[in-house]
Amino acid sequence: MKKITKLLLASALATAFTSTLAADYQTRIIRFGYGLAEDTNQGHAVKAFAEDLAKRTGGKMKVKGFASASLGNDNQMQNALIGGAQEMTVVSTATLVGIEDSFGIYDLPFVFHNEQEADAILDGNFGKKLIAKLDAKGLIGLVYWENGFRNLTNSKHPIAKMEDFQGVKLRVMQNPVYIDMFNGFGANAIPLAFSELFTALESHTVDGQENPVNTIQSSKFYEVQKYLSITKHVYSPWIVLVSKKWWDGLSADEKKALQDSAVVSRDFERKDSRAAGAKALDVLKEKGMQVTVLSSKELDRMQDAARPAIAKFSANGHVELVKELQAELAKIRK
Ligand code: TK8
Repeated sequence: MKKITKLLLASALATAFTSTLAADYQTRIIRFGYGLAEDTNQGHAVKAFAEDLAKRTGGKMKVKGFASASLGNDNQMQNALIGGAQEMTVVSTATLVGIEDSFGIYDLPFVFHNEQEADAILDGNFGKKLIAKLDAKGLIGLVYWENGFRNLTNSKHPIAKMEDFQGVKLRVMQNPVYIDMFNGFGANAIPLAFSELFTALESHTVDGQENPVNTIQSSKFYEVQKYLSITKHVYSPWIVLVSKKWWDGLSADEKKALQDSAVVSRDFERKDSRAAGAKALDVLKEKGMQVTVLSSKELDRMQDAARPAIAKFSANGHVELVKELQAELAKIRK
């Protein structure tokens, strides 16, 4: 090897070495709570995040996962983060609207046509601008994961058209757009935390619910729900959140490690969720669910019936935000 190359190599190695050494990581235990069980797309991604962060920080930053809402439901965990009693969580953006109501934009029905559109909006300027609004509320948003396109299940009868919603008590997330939308379809929308959902379905406190097929499978809703309707009415994101109180005490290196691992976990999670989602429908059929695919005519009728819910969201100070999202989507679709 030429002397100069050797020298260059040595100095490059030295820089790499000192920069790892100099990186400012303290020993940190991160309590990361989430709503679904450990063996779900959500649990897998928390684990992927934990592994990547440990690797990145030489084992200094340790994630302790708390599955099945054992630290509280989505809303309770958001408040625990704001208060500084918990470091991290992942929740449905729909459950954030009590803290930052602009997040209701993602709940408007039939906005995204496919996952790629959702990725582009969420990871692009639009999604980042919304995340930035959380700082003032005591939360740091890192990335969006995929919850997925939501479909409908119930224990009463097959839902193939709007009229079939009549008399169905349907659990929805604690979010006004969902409540308005499903009441608009003719159902009796009942807001309830996810952590109470299985029991509510089992005891027939509610007849049905709506969630992505992944969750319908991993939360074993097929045990208490006979009918599945493929509606894909909303693309539902999850958002990975950090307590700002805790975040403000971290070094720049620690913040960067969290951000970088979050991106790794996002890419892992979307792949994993999509692979599981592709198989879930067959699994649910095997488990005995009767599947109805809604016709495009019925989906158009649902879209019409949802217009008042969209109009109400816009009128509540979000006219510009709705326009902005439509403009962004138009660019992507060109
Ligand atoms: C899990 C929830 C869940 C959501 C819901 O905590 O509540 O229906 O879809 O994923 O965030």
